[in-house]
Amino acid sequence: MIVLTFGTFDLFHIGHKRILQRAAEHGQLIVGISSDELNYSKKKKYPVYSYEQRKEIVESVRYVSKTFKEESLEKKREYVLAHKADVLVMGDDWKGRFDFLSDVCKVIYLPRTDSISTTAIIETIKS
Ligand code: C2G
Repeated sequence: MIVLTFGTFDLFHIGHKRILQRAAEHGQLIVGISSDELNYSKKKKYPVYSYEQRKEIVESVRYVSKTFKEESLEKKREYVLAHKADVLVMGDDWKGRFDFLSDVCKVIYLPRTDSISTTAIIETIKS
């Protein structure tokens, strides 16, 4: 089974590790990593780590077989078809948002890890 998931994975943390680990339990894991520009359009700020650094980190995780650049949130269907994905895994902060892809793959939402996020890490370091 080919499994696709997406994310920015900035300041890689335990929540990122766990979702990749659980996604990989469903098959061979391919990760779409948000480009710096996509992240800016989503969050109105650039990631702390550049795309190239985030890619290198995610590719070093043993659950990940390969990565590609996610250029647009609207291209999910195109990416699912291009990678022949059987399963799309998303964190449950996106629950319901990708159900429209159920005609081309199974869509699974996994619970997020509590009490950690890139934003919280940045706030902790600042204070
Ligand atoms: N995550 C998690 N637990 C956390 C934080 C993040 O399980 N405490 C998961 C998210 O649900 C997501 C993945 O880790 O599945 C990557 O998180 P982000 O980098 O925050 O991803 P995001 O910016 O939401 O990008 O096309 C969708 C987007 O690209 C997702």
